[in-house]
Amino acid sequence: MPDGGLPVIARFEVRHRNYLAPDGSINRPLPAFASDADLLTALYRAMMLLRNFDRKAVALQRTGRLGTYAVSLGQEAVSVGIASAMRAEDVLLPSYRDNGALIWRGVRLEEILLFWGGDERGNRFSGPVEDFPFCVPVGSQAPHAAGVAYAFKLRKQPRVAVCMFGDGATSKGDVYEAMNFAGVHKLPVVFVATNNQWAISVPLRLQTGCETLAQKAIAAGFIGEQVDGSDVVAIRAAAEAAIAAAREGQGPRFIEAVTYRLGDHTTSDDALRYRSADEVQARWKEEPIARLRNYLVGNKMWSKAQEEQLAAECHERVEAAVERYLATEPRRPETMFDHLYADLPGVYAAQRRELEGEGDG
Ligand SMILES: Cc1ncc(C[n+]2csc(CCOP(=O)(O)OP(=O)(O)O)c2C)c(N)n1
Ligand SMILES: [Mg+2]
Repeated sequence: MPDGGLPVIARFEVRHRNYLAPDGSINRPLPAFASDADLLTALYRAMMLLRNFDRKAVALQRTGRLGTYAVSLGQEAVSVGIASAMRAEDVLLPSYRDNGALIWRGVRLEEILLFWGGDERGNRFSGPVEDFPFCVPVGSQAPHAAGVAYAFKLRKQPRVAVCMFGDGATSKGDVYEAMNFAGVHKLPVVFVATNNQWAISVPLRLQTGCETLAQKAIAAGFIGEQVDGSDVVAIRAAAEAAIAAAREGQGPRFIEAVTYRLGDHTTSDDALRYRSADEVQARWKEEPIARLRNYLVGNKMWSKAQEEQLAAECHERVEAAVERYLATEPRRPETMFDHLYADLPGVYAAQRRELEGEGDG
């Protein structure tokens, strides 16, 4: 190398966090919270509920009773583990696939169904009132998160903004700009990239030339950590550390949760058109729910009877939510103009009146 004699002025490193192997054995000493069996089983229950809910949501879509829906199959540990480390007063800025985080924070299942059924009701969910709604425009929640965190800093509030997006979003200018701003101002924000290897049909290798997504934080001046996204213990531990650091005033953190999208992108997608069934099959051995169950059962924290009871509980909760969703009176078409503007521009006001007139006829 011609310039080999030049001094090295900076070196950077990216760490990888994992505790549980796919068979439930332990790769390194577990973090302190893992001795709390109630917490571990709560994480397990939340992931199971999410998987059951997803299955039902797809069935509703396939029978014409729900719009497009994005399942979390294979990546349940990320949204559940991240949300479990947040305080109620923190603010979540989720992407469209982060149902697990919303449910953990108190959003009702029927509210999620209503949203994907096209009935947003102003996104007035039952979670913390300042949490943001699902974000569908890829990456656009990142500048919002920087803004939220900037407000926390100005108000001297010990709160943290937690912003979730996918691997695809990490190529968006919005995300770079938000991370840069957050790094400059040392804002209390944690960016979480769920690297599920795919952005619809675009594989990770066409998304970035980087070895890791976590290293993108380095250019913005803060720590990026790569985490095994199928290990909910690792996700929870990484989130705890990052959120605590942000709350203490140490500035932003970035978590890359490496996982795999076992399902289609959404119900509008057929992933077999761009990836092989063999590839998907091979990744099933890493999935997060069996992994935690293996650990819990192996350590006598979970029994067959509990598993059966949980399955029945999930079924009951999901079915009850579906009933409430289907029994909800549809909103009148003109309400689509509500909640977007404080003062509706004239052109929309006219359209609204037209729809109101049709309703009367
Ligand atoms: C700004 C914008 N561009 C394009 C789209 C269409 N779109 C929806 S999801 C998606 C891929 C996102 O992939 P990723 O960020 O990895 O999230 P994942 O779906 O894998 O959770 C795209 C391109 C969009 N919703 N918003
Ligand atoms: Mg993705």
